[in-house]
Amino acid sequence: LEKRIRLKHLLDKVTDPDTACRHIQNGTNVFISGFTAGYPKLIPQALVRRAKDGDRFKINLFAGASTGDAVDGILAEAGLIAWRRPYMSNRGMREKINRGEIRFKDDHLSRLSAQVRDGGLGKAHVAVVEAIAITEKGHLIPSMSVGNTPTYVQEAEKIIIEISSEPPELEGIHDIFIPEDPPYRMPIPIYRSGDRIGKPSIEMDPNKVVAILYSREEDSCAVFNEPGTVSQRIAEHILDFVAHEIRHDRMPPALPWQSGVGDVANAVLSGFIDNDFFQNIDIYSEVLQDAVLDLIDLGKVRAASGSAMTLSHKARNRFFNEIYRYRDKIVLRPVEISNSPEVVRRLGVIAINTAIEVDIYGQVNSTHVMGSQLMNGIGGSGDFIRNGALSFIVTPSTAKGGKISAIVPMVSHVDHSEHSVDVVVTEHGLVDTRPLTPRQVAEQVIKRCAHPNYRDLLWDYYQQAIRASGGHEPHILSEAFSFHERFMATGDMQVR
Ligand code: 0RQ
Repeated sequence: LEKRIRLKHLLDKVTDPDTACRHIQNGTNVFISGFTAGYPKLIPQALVRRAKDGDRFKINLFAGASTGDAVDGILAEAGLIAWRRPYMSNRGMREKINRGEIRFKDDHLSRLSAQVRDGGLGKAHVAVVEAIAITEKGHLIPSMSVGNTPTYVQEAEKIIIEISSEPPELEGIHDIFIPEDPPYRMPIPIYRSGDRIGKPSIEMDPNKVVAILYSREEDSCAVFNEPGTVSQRIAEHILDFVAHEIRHDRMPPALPWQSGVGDVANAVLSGFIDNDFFQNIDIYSEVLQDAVLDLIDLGKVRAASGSAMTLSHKARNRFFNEIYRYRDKIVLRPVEISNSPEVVRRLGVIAINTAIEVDIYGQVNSTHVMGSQLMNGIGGSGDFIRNGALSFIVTPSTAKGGKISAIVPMVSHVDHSEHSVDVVVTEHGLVDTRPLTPRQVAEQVIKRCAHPNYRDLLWDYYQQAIRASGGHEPHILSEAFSFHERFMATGDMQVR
């Protein structure tokens, strides 16, 4: 522990989780590190213990994005959360949000830090952050994510630190830069994915540290399935399309790639492995998953930038054992930089994000099942889709064993509009909407992207809408949600 706390007088702050968590009381705004990885684990457990011992309190919880079951899962189950922002992906928490027992607001991830700095989210009472070390100057070296931690540490009245046992060699992988706030702010000076513009540590006022804990707890690891045929097809469509555009001089060859979270995202990047056309790949993304390590091993990556690394157990062991091989290629940044609309637009990122459903004109629902039930949240998808040079929205053509079509007449909730989405992709095919009118988009999306079982139903709807309403984007308002209504009535969108 002494090696990890290099500002010696802070050793006096080392304590146990039950004592430390007394700084958190009913109504405390708690700002934690964590962005799929790198979240504190001891304080949540201590809070749950306190609640089990009869203490009644609720906190407002802010992170970078999702955390693990060790935070969102156990705190939600214990009924300790009043507010949660900006993103989560935990099943138990989701149920409570949908029942109205936890208040949740779905934010673009790139915007939260600035909102905290301008006071829009209330006072930052306590920051609870995981770090691998505290430097001689009292600055923090984060662990596997950066997220909003630099701003949380800057704004917090009190700071609790969980020193993780993850390898000290992670030091140097982070690039910490807090951008200026309006008015008159200067550009964020990133011109290439791998540019480093800040410091390797998070500036911290050591006087605000109220407790330090030593943690041997690990992040829960991602479980990636081997890419299935659906994900592989989607990946093939995307890579073929981009290669085609480059060969025909419609795109420069070296634009950086962003790929969302989950199996499809992992499959797209894995698609580069056996693809000889793409070499020296730049990645400017939000979460770096297993496939990035595979590509670095193959010498195919020039630079990979993100706000966090979410690895499977196997990949994490590989990474921790040989960080020196990866460190020069990987940069972990605050999410307001990894997802910055300014930087994403400047670099010309090729953005790939997953939808719950897409409608025939290209509006996208990423967040709410059947219009009402929150799934996870918009995450960084809006940051990238709206600002990318080329934005793909991908989805398997059906869900729930074919009983739901992911291509619908009208989306039941809108996160991204047709104006931000360039290319719609399912395992059946791809439609580049950019040169098409809305009616052409509808025809192509039905023919190329919809599952064959749903093509006739969609085509009937579209033809009736042309006859009944006409217009630039024909719709029959009383029928636009007929697919969703059928599913809710019968459990199958096909059953009339
Ligand atoms: O349900 O969990 O009950 O089996 O949605 O779907 O196919 O496993 O795919 O894990 O990639 O998630 C859009 C939710 C896809 C995700 C979404 C059901 C399906 C399953 C999960 P089960 P899959 P994925 C930055 C990037 C928005 C945020 C974003 C997401 C479950 O990608 O949250 O892009 N994206 N973040 O059965 C009803 C449909 C459905 C459906 C899928 N049409 N109707 N249910 N499902 N389509 C992330 C960060 O910020 C960290």
